[in-house]
Amino acid sequence: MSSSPHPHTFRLSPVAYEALTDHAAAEPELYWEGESRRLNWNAEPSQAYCEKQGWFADGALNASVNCLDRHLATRADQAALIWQAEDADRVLTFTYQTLHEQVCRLANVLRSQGVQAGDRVAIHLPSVPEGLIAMLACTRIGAIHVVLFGGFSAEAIADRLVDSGAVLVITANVGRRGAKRIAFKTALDAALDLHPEAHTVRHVLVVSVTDDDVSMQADRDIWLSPLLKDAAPDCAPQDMPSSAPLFLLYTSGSTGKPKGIVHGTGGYLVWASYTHELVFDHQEGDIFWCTADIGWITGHTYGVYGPLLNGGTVLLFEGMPSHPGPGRWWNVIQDHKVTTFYTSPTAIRALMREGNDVVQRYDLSSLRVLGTVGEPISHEAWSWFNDHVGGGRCAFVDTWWQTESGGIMISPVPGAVREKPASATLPLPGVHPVLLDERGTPKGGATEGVLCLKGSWPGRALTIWNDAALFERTYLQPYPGYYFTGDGARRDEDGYYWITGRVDDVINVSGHRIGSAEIEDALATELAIAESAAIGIPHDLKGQGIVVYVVPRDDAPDDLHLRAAKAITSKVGRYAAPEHIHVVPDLPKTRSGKSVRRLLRKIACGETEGFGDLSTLADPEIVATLISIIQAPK
Ligand code: 6R9
Repeated sequence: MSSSPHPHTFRLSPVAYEALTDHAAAEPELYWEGESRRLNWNAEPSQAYCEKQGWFADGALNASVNCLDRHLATRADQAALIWQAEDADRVLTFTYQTLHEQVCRLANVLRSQGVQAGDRVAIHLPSVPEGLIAMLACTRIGAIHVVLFGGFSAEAIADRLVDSGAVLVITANVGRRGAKRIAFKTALDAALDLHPEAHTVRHVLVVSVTDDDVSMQADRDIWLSPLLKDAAPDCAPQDMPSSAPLFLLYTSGSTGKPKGIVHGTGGYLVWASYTHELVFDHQEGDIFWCTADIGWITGHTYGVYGPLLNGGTVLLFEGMPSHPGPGRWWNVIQDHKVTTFYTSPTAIRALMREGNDVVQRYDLSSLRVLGTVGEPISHEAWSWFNDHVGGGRCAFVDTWWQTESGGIMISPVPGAVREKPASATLPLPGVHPVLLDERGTPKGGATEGVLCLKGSWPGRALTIWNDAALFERTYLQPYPGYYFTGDGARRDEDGYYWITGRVDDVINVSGHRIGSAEIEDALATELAIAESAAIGIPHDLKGQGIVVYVVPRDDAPDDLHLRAAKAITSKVGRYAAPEHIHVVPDLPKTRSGKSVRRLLRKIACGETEGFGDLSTLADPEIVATLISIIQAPK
C-alpha cells in the first residue's frame, strides 16, 4: 500500500469524493444533469438519461465549439496544443485562437470537397498536429471521424473504409519514425486499389509531413496545405443532436471482423470532460501528455477531447521513446514541464529495461499525476514508475476502461482514493461494477468473477456501425440486465478491483486488442492451411504475445511458417505478428469440434502436465503430440 503522503494539493478531498459517489448513486438523474452543464448546449437537454433514447437525448451542441470557441474569451492566447517534433529543435505551439483558426480552415476545406453532416471522414495520419485538427474539423461540420491506426495493413484499412462508407480520407505523404519513413500514402493507395468497387472514397487530402514526393491520382488526391491557405479562417459550426454519432472507432472482439464502435456526441463529451477532470486532477496550467496514438480510444478521449473540453494544454510528441536515445521521453517531460503523464504498462516495461540511471539524468519534478492504461500493470512496473519517474511524489492512476466505455471507469482519484500498487482501485462516482458467476449471478464481498456494469453511463457507446444486433449480442445479451465488459476481475476486502484480463478470445498485445478469430480468419485465406488457432501467452515486454497453431493441408509447402506470418501481417498488420507459429497435425477439440484454447495456452507456455480431465476431447492423444512438437529443439 502506498503510504507516502503526496506533497501536492489535489482538487478533491476524500470527503468531497465520497459526497460525489453518494450523490451519483442516490440521484443519478440530478447528478448527470449537473455534469451536463460542463458543456455549452445550443439546446439544453430536458433529461439526463432515458433507456430508449440514451443520454441527453433532446440536447443539441457542437463538439468543436465546446473544445475551442467557448474558451476563446478567457484562453485565446493559452497553448491548446504543443507539438514536439521528432527533431528536438522543432516545436509548434497552437494557442486556442490559432487552433480554432486551423480547425475552421480545414472544416471549410472539407465542406468545399462536398463533405456533409453525417458523412464519414477517415483520418490516417502519423502523430502530427493535423490529426487532432482533422478530428475537430470533422466535428465542426457534423461529419463523423473514423481514425485509422498507422500500423494497419492495407487490407485492414480497406475493410474499415468499406464498412464505414468513408467519403474522404486525410492522410500524409509519409510518417517519420526515427530515421525511417513510414509510407502512409502508399499504404492508403494500396487499400483503395483492393476493393475499388466497394469503397466510397471520393477524395484524398494529403498532408506533407516531409518533402518526400508521392504519387498523386488526378481527380482524387489533393495536397492539403494550399487548400488550407486559401480557406477562410472562420467556419459556422453545425448544430448536432446529442445522440448524433461523433466518431466511429474500430476495435477487435471475439468475432473475426473488427467492429465500428459508434460514440455519440453529448454523452461522450460529458464523459470525456468529467473523467479527465476527476482522474487527472485537472488544474489550471497543467501540461497533459498522453502517449497513445490518436488511432486508439485513449488518444481520442485523453489526447484530444478531455483536455481541450476542460481548457487544458495537450502535448503531442511525434517520435518514439528511445530515439535518438533511451531518455527521449524523459527529455520531453523535462523540456515541456509536463504535469500529467499518461502511458501504457508496455512502454513502462520497455523503459524500465534501460536502467534507472537514464531516468535519473532528467528533472521530472513538474510531474504531479502518472497514469497507465490498456493492460494490467505488474506490481514491479507500478513501483518502478511510481518511484523512479514520479519520485514517490505523484498520484498514480491505473485506469481501467475500454473503447466501448468512452472514458475511464475504474481508477483512483488523486488525493481522494488511496492507491494500492497494480490495482485500478474503485469505480468513479456514477459507475457500478458487478462481479458475476458463470450463471450471471452477482457475487458479493471479496471475490472474483466476470466484470459487468450495472446501468448506463454517459460515455457508453451507442452501437456498432452497421450492426446494432451485434452490439446487443456482444455486450447486453451475455448477462441479461448488465453490460458485459469481456474482462475478469477480483475484488478485495476493501472493495478494490484488480483486473485479471480478458475472459473472451481477445488477445492484448502491448495494449492493442486483437481477436483470436481475426487472426484465424487471416490464416484461413492461406490455402495451404486447413485450420488454425491463435492464443495469447504472457510476454515480458508486450504483456501478451500471440502464438499460432496451424494445421496444414496434406500437401503443405515447406515455407508454411512464412506464409502464415505473411497472411497475418498483410490482413491485420505488423502489430499482430506472432511470437511463435507451431505447425501441428491437429488441434485439441471437444467432440462438438471446438478448439480447447485453455489447453493450447498451457501447451504454448511449456506446461507438460496438469491439464485436468482430457476425456471430453475428441482425441485425447493430441495433447501429448502437441507437447512433443513444442518441446522439441528447434
Ligand atoms: C482504453 C483501452 C480495452 C481492454 C480492456 C482490458 C484492457 C484496459 C486496463 C486493462 C487492466 C487496466 N485494459 N485498461 N486491463 N488494467 N488499467 O485500453 O481500450 O483498446 O478498447 O482495450 O484493455 O482488457 O477490456 P481498448
